[in-house]
Amino acid sequence: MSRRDTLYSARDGEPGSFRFDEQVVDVFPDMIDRSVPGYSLIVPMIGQLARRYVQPGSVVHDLGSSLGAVTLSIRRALRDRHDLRDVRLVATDSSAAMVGRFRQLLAGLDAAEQAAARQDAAGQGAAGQSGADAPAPAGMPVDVVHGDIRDTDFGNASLAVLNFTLQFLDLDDRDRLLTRIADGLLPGGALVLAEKVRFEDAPTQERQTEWHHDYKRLQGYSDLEIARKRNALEAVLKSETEQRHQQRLREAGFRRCTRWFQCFAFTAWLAEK
Ligand code: GEK
Repeated sequence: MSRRDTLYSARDGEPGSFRFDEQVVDVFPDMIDRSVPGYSLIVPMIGQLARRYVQPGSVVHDLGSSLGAVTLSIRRALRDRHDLRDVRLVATDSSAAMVGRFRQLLAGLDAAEQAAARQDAAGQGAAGQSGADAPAPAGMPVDVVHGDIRDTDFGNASLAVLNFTLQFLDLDDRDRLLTRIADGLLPGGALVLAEKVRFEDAPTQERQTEWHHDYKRLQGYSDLEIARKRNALEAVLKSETEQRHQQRLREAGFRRCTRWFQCFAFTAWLAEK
């Protein structure tokens, strides 16, 4: 469990000051869960979608992976898919603090898993079944990359995921990135995109914002914390309309785009090549 997020009870929330630094990393799972309605559903659903789109011998990209929730969800969902040989998961994030913490988490998980597998194998050996020294089965290999997703090579990819990451890129870079993803994906491959959207007409935008703030209040954030975080994210998180996202996905070369989740402004699509 991560620490409870009380960052903006102490930070002043200067406009545009939000960074994915050590202090954010310390509270990140709690922060994203109490700020993004539906996050705890979206992450396992991406694992479910991965079962349909990941291809043997291909690469899966978690772009802006933070602490690897999506990577781990996909790895868990594919655990029994012995047909998917030689799949590599690549988790990329530009925050050194995020990458460092995810590498630690992953090493701990892998060590625990291998210890459990060794115990199983020893138990089976004692029961006179297969050898006690059978190699411990590892989950799919994960490369955790400290880098900018604008530099990622998407060759041989069957699935790419941008789970609330595109919104942090400059508008100019978004078209180029999605085109490069569409070009790199194998035939039959897909992109999962999740974003906070904005609404074209002002009254809708206002109501949706109020509903989101109600969600945050119910999660225990004070009005001051909500206002400060909102200021801190100003011009850092640049949301666009659903229409703009759909248009960009089409122009990038995806043949079909389906919205599969929405709660208030938090929206997820699957774009198929
Ligand atoms: C999750 N997907 O838990 N290159 C690489 N990483 C970047 C870049 C970039 N250009 N820009 C931002 N990031 C995660 C949640 S959080 C969303 C994603 C949120 C990274 C940034 O460092 C951060 O870790 C992540 O994108 C966005 O499912 O906090 O609202």
